[in-house]
Amino acid sequence: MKIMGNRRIFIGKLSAGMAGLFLTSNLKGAFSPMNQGSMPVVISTWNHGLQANAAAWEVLQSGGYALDAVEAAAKVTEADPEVITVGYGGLPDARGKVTLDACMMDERGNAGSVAFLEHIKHPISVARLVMEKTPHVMLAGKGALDFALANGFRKEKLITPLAKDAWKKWKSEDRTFKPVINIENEVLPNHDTIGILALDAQGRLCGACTTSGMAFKMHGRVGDSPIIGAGLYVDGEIGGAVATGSGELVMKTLGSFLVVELMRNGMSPEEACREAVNRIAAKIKGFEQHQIGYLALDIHGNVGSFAMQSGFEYAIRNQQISDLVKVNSLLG
Ligand code: SD4
Repeated sequence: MKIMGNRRIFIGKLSAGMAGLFLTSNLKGAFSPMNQGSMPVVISTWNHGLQANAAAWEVLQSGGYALDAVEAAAKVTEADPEVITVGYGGLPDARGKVTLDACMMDERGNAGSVAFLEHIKHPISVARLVMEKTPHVMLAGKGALDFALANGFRKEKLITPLAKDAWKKWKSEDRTFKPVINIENEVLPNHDTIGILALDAQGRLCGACTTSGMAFKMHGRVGDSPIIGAGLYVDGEIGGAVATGSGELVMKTLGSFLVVELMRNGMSPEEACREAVNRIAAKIKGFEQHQIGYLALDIHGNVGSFAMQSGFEYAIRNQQISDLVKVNSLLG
């Protein structure tokens, strides 16, 4: 596996006897041969990806299916109230409602998605059911909720006291929608959407993406994360890509699809991510005010990433390592 251009900021070397444990070192910028050509592998956006990857790894290391791995990973982050940008505990919209977007895609090009979904803790699993049980790709709003409830999901309260307080503060002081680079909210700095790509031992590449979207967005707003081709795209013969950051810019350029198409045309994962960021810079006015991070994995296990701004990072897990990698960026 090649990780090109990006700096590993945390190195964890794993052996069979240390499964689940990370050993840290200060080998900044050093690349071990242990991350070359290893399969299976899972990669996830941001540092909450480390925990998510651990769940995916449980599936992958026992020879499991990449789709089960990415779903297991997404569920860890969705259930974590400390991650205020995904699932339970996610920051609400301008009306104080937690509305969730999620999607997944398998190695055969099957896709499922939910958008503007309320009250369901694991939108990723609803997205999977849309993919597996319906003739459709995407369900939204009340229809998505009805579908989830009809399939055994429970209605839950997703707003936490922390998220509610942040919303109240925003409402009393600010009331403008203002994406903040790398952190979606100045009141409660935290990380962002989780996008996950996994390649299993049989070479099946699958992806998932799940988010509560931009904090204090307009009620009804849907971002890039549930849009197949924007927040996530997988072509099982080429590779996959996920996006994080300001969804509107990703949607306008169909970013993840673009990354996969660029890989199809011969670019490495990192070159493709870089070109997709360049495309935004070339086409969208005001791009300097936004963070965009792309992360890609090809079917040979090569990983690459690129961002608009500094501060983006991704987590990688394979047989030998569990690392957080700092990503190069166009600006800053
Ligand atoms: C959105 N792309 O709803 C998501 C938010 C996100 O990092 O990724 N934040 O636009």
